[in-house]
Amino acid sequence: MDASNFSDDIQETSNSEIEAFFCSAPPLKDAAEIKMKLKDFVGRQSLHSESGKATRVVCVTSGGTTVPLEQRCVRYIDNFSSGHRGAASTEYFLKAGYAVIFLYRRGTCQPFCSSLPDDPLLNCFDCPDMRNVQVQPSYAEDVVNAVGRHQAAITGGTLLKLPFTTIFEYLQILKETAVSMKDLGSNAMFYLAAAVSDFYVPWETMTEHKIQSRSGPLDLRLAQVPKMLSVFRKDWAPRAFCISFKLETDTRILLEKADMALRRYNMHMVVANELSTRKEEVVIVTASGSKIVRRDMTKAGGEVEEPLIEVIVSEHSIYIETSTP
Ligand code: PAZ
Repeated sequence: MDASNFSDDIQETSNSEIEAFFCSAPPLKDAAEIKMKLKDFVGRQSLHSESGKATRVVCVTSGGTTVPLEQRCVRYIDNFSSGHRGAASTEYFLKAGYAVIFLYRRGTCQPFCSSLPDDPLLNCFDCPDMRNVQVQPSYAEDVVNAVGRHQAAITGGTLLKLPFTTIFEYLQILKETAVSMKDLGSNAMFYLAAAVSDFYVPWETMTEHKIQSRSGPLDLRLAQVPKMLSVFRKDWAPRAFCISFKLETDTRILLEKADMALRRYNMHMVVANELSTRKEEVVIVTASGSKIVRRDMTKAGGEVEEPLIEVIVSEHSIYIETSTP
């Protein structure tokens, strides 16, 4: 399964295929709440434009989508992504003054939590008696830092977190998000780092109950998830600055595929990365050429997302300046 139906394997998708996908998808359980949260969050950014400048808003997608095999899902196909790229990038965008809509896979890495142990998180805490919980001294600084920054971003209205699990949820929430950000024009950005399923079982052909093993080997036929990037650029987010990601394990085809995605889907940038070196370096592919971005090895804890977001923010500024209002 390739990570991104939002990217590369070039095929035209008709609007009717896309409509059919959304019509047959199980409706979001909390659609009304998500819409309201988006409306409030985006509305708040437009109001809070200090110094006359509109706030920039970026939607960061993060983590992999699942493809359920049963409607009452016991088994599913997953897409690789720890969510580290999305979580770290969110922190750098916030630092750069952006408001961030963090569209993330449940259970994957979260902003501000990289220095906390995830296995088990309870190692951070002590419980001297049943009424008191204390943070282990060795984690105190990290916990205070994480909780403080997270709380400040949420209560300050600069971070909105929306979780997804399945491909159905992801695409529906992304569409809602794009539509809600439309009026932000060129101040809106999409940073599509999520690893999105290319193949799926259409809901109406999916068995309701757990697949039984007694009938022997399982034959699965997966339909192709409609390629949505064209319609995303044309209809959902026509004025936003759009960045997609391309992951490959074969470096020989990586740049060619990133370049193809850039041109075919009219992206402003495609960030190309190879699985084993993705934390060390990425290549930014744009219409005017490509640029390697590496993490700063001389800096303790240096992450490739830091210089990456720096380049992106500066390109976004140029885009805003040169866009017609
Ligand atoms: O989530 P992570 O930090 O483990 O990995 C990030 C990534 C490789 C999923 C991301 O950089 C990426 O390339 N996402 C898109 C994958 C694709 O559509 O090809």
